Amino acid sequence: MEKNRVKILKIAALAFLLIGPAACKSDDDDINNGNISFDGLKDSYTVDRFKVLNIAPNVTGKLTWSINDAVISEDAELDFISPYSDTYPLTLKIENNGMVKTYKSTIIVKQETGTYSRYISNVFDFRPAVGQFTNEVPEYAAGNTFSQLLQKAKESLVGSNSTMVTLGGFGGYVVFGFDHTIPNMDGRDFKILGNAFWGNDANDPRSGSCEPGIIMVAYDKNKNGKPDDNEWYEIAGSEYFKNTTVKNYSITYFKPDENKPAVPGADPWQADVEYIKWQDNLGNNGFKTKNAFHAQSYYPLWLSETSYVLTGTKIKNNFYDQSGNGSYWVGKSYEFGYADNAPNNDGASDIDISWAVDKSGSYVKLPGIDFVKVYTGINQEAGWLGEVSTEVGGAYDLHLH
Ligand SMILES: [Ca+2]
Ligand SMILES: [Ca+2]
Ligand SMILES: [Ca+2]
Repeated sequence: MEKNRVKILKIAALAFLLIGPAACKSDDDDINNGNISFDGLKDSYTVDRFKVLNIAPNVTGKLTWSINDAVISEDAELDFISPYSDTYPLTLKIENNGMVKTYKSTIIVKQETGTYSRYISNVFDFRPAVGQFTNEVPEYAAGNTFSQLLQKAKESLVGSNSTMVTLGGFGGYVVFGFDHTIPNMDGRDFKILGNAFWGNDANDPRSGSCEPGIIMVAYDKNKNGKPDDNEWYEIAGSEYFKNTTVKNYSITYFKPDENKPAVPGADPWQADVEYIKWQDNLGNNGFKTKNAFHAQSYYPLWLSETSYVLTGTKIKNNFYDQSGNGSYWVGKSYEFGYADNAPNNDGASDIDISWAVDKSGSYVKLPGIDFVKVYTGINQEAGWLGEVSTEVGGAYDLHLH
């Protein structure tokens, strides 16, 4: 029984293939004559498990890739990944103007040398927005540089004993990666940890402290271990296609003069309602409030710029004042596809790589992903709770145990 189940999983693992660029028409005569100019596949290809093998025949015609009798791709290039060390008999059929040729090979998937971590292995970038925990989580010390803050973010997020970083308000982001490719298998593939929880007194189901962050993913196409491939895909969560969602939203935050006299608001928690000036690309502007609970600067102090811009997809405000008197604010969880939007033990914090879309909103077939970017997706201040700010507390591959 167990063996059959493993077999089925293996077959499922083969179905995750990337569309490569169309094969070049290098020789028009070949097309006219129905010739197939292809030297053939290698006898065998070897790759570690949890790594992508790319086979690019660069030949004209209709290609069909099969393992045993199962068609796994009809793309010009094959991107093959498996979480299992095993040997896979590969067949490539090429059809061109009525001519058909078939080529055989073998893909050998090996156990890796060393041990993969299922958790975050590196943090590449960290730029929080303005927020009441900015400069605190992680902590900025006088004179710290960006690289020192990045190191602190690494210490927080890498490995199994991860703690939290806060991303502040809209657009604040962190970029992290794994030491292997998380394969895109059937169903959800990885989990992002946050600090969301259901409110004990919330009337709405699945609501409480939910601060949704937009998730983007990338695949290490050039296999150099860095997110420099310039192809980031957004995970199209439940709000992505709704008309309440604003794509390419940009916000500028202006560095405050910390010595300027505070302008207290009507409520005692409103320490300075004209604290940090902001404007967006839709013509809106205003101030982010400093509250009475957090006295440190809310502007990232390691930035030398006197203003900075953050851009991304903005989803509809999800917090509302349930009490009607400002005492009890509740954030409604969105259905799927966001970070810090549901408790860590809830399935809504699990992400399916198949939800990834390109810049025009079309779904893409990724064999797997190596890098993840998370940014706060909401531009809202929820009364005394402060800005809605996504927290990231780690992440892990659901297929590697
Ligand atoms: Ca998947
Ligand atoms: Ca790369
Ligand atoms: Ca949170």
